[in-house]
Amino acid sequence: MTPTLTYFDFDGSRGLECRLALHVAGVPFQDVRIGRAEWMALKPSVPYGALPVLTIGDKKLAQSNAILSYVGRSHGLHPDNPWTAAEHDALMQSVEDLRHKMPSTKDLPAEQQQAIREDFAQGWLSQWASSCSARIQGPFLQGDTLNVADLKLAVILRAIAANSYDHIPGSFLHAWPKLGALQAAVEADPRVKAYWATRD
Ligand SMILES: N[C@@H](CCC(=O)N[C@@H](CS)C(=O)NCC(=O)O)C(=O)O
Repeated sequence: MTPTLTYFDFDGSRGLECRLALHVAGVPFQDVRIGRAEWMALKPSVPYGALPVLTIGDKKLAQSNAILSYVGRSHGLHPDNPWTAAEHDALMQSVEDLRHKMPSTKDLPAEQQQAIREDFAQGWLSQWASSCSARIQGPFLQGDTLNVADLKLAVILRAIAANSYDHIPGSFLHAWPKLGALQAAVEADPRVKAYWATRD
């Protein structure tokens, strides 16, 4: 039974994490990418009313971290040791924290947008980066072994490095070299490279 991963039609965020995890795990899957109108029709039928959703037969699993843990546990991409696995879960949750804490600057005057984002970068984001960095053995979280938590972390690091957040420069994370090294190691993984080759 071929699983389906449903998400919006862009190569980023929670959808990308799950697509990468399935690809790295070697699981053939249907990559269903939907638009806003389709989403509004689908939303009421989806657990927790949000994407991504992994569908296997008549079962639907929501929440990116649950999908990542499920794929990781099923395919050797999440630690066997329960404590280490929980530490990886914690890191994945901290990426969700970052997504929720990132201040929205919509509809604010330009100077205010800049001040809010710079303040966030110097405060909360710097603490987050230090905390993540301290948990990386190098190049991956668990030394030489790539796990789903590395994929999740690399996706948000890639977004920051690509200047996706106004007023937070892509170079901001250079102060934490282990973060850049993890992102580079994920992107250099032959399975990750193969994923992008199929997307190009
Ligand atoms: N905690 C959830 C958050 C899911 C979420 O907020 N997904 C966004 C896209 S990244 C979404 O579905 N937005 C549309 C909506 O909520 O209607 C997860 O990790 O999957």
